[in-house]
Formats: sequence, structure tokens, C-alpha cells
Amino acid sequence: MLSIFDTIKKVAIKIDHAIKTEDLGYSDSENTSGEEQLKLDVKCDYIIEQAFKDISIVKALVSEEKEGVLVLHDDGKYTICYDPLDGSSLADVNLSVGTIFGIYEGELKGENLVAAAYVVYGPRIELLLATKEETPLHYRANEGLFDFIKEIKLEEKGKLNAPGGTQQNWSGHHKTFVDDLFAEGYRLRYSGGMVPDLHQILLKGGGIFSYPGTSDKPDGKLRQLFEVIPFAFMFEQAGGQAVNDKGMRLMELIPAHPHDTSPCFFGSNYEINALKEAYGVKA
Ligand code: AHM
Ligand code: MG
Repeated sequence: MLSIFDTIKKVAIKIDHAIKTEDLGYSDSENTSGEEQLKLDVKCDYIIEQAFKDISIVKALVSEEKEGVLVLHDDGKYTICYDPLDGSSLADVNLSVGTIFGIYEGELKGENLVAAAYVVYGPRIELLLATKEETPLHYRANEGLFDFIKEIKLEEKGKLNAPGGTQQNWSGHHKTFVDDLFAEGYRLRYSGGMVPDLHQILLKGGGIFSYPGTSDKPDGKLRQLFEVIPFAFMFEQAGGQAVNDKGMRLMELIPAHPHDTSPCFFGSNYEINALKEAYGVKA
């Protein structure tokens, strides 16, 4: 596993360089979800593929930017599912973007995720690593290397509200839930990039990020293997919760297809309990 984490650190530095120097225009292709790919999406995907291809414990790679599974080593142990540049459409307006990694052992489903990591490319490069044994560890890049900052632990209740999805297409009960949080004094913190938005909640001690099912996207937008399950693991390891609109733990998701999506809610305990109540799924 250490060789995987070391590779993630090297990849982070290279992707940061690509963000700062590469063409921000569109490529000629679409990804599996039918979204136009930027040249930068393709470049970051290539950087990751090249970095992992000689790591023998990596059995396969599954990328948000590619269809299917790329087998690297038949006798490898782990499959790495990754989103090379989440929020890439924010790069041209110079907002923060990120890379997300889920490391799975065996069948690709929530309960087989053994570690997760994400990188935020903002004014600085930051990295969170989480394994089953520990609370997430926070690192910051310093001249090409990563300094350990601290362990990340959520409070029981936070102050931040990051409500995703197109409001016009929210359900009535979701709108009421979001409005009630603001009426309670929660502050809006939403950039449109799930990595910096969730990073802010993790580092500031709590709050909630939601990306619900909507009338135009009943299963939400965010992809289970690359986005939802790795962040669900981060939040649970930090002492918070991560559930879908039925109140089910996102770590129990079993995607039928690598690019399946799910409504998702990540937060500290108070907000997720309030969400379950608002959705009538209180456990
Ligand atoms: P991407 O992987 O194509 O960049 O999409 C994921 C991003 C998330 O970072 C963010 O939370 C969400 O899309 C916002 O989407 P929208 O603005 O379409 O609601
Ligand atoms: Mg993404």
C-alpha cells in the first residue's frame, strides 16, 4: 500500500504542474458519462496511468475518464478507481480542483474499499489519505514532498452547508431541509468542486455536503466508485457519516456498472441525522 501512496504523491505534483501549464481547451472526445473531455482531463488520466503501470500490487485501474477496466498486473492485489481531475470545468476560472482515488481489494463495491485518498489543487497542494486503521491524515506539499499536518476528526456538529444539484430540480423535502439549515444559522460554502467543498467541511470540523437525486437526475450526478465511496470512507473514518437518500450507508453501495451514480450526503453526525429525519428515513 505504501508504494500506492507514494505514487499518489508523485502524481499530485505532476498534475498540479499540468494544471498550471497545459491548454485548457476541449479535446475531441467525450467520457463514458457523455461529458465533453478537456485536454487537461485526458492528460491527467494519462499521468496516473503511466505512474501506476509498473506498480506490481496494482491489479487494474478504472478511470472516470475511460470506459471499462484497464488490467495492469493479473496477480496484483488492488484495483484503483480514480477521477483524474474532478471539477475540471472550474480550472479555466482558476478555482480549486482535485483528484480522487478509491483503492479496492476484490469486487468493486463499497465494502471492499480498503483505502482512499484525494488531492486538492488550490493555492497549495493538499492531500488526505485514509486507511481502515486510522482517521484521515492531512498532508501539504512543500517543494515536491509532502509534510504531515494532522489527523482529521470531525466535530459532532458543524456550521457549513454545501448544497449541490440544480435547485429548480430539487424535491420539496430537500429544499425544506436545506432552508431549515440556513434558518438555523448555517453558512453557504459551495464552489462547485466536490473535492474543495468536502475538504473545507473536513478541515473546518463539520457541516454537510449534499448532491441529491433531482427531477432531471434521479440517481444524482456523482459517481459511486470514483467520487462517492472514497469520500464516504473519508467521512466515516473522520467520525462523520455518509448516506444516500434512503439513509443507507454509501459504503454499502454495490455499483452495477463502473460509472453508476448515487444521491449522496456527507457530513458530521448532527447534520446527517437531521437529513435522515427530513427524508423520513431515520434509522
Ligand atoms: P466532474 O467529475 O465531471 O468534474 O463532475 C463532478 C463535479 C463535482 O466536483 C461537483 O460537486 C459537481 O460536479 C457539480 O456539478 P453541477 O455543477 O453539474 O451540479
Ligand atoms: Mg468527478
